[in-house]
Amino acid sequence: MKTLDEFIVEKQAEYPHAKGALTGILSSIRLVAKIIHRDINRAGLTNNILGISGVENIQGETQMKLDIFAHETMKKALMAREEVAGFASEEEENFVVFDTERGRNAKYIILTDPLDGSSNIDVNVAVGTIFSIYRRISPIGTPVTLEDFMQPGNRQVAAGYVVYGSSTMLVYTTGNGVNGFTYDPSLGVFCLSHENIQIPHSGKYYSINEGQYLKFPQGVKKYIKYCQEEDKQTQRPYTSRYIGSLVSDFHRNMLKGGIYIYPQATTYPQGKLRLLYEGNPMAFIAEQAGGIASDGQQRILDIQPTALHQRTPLFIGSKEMVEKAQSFMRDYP
Ligand code: AHM
Ligand code: MG
Repeated sequence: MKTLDEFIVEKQAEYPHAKGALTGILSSIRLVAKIIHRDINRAGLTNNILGISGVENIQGETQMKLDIFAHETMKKALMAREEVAGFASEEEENFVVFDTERGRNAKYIILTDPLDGSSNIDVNVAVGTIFSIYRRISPIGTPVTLEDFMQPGNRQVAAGYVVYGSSTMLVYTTGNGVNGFTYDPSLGVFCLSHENIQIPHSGKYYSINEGQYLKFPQGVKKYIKYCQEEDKQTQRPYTSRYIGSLVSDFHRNMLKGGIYIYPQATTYPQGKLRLLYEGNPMAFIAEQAGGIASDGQQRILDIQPTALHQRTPLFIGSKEMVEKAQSFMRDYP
């Protein structure tokens, strides 16, 4: 059994990106994962955790109590590290500058969706934490600026997620493949359980909120019909599976083969998911596992961000399936 710590130390020697600083940041994220795991597991027993907070976030969405708790926990954990110069979260309007001597001299910035799929918390369904790590581009010794956070996803040095499911798992990449670690609560450690994850080229799952079918673009409607048609060679009809928690839906599709789509629709003209907190980190992981991620037209990782809370349509998962969906988007504009 190899623990996450042992794995990181081993890889530090092999991978240029996995230097000591990254090790420190991953330690903080691991700690946050343990805290959120603990609190989610007791969620039904205390009324401090379940339910809405009565506040809306910058996107006008109702924040759950656990959204805020996860956000604050992540912020504190990262602030305590000397490697982090700033932080941005789906739950806070502006990016946060760690404007201390330590912060000004730090090299990395972190973007996070601290609690993804939070509408699932109250009903005991899996949620996740997503994170994305970049090297700052502003000069060391100065406070970080917006341009540090506006880098395209192809500049990420690491990204990952934690899925709080039937077991809690931390999955991450530093650009050299994807590895997954399952949490053993009795020992308090994450252990390597899924080494070098590869997404099957194709699969049988398609995940999309079909309740919005009538509002979808033509290409998506046609692709859904394609998924439902019978064809032995491609093992259709595919199976529809939608948890409503990107991390969980993606995780299943990554292990089993499948596609997750959150397209543009009239409710969300640019899609619902956020490029910086959800699209980019998940796209980096998908590509590192042999899958692809696009907005229906172009590679997610090549999109130049223009706003911190920018949204994007997302087509992500098994290579053949995403390519097929893209071809429908091209053919039925
Ligand atoms: P959140 O970050 O506010 O939880 O929103 C993102 C979530 C995704 O995890 C999930 O796939 C999607 O929203 C579900 O949205 P919908 O209910 O519209 O299908
Ligand atoms: Mg989210």
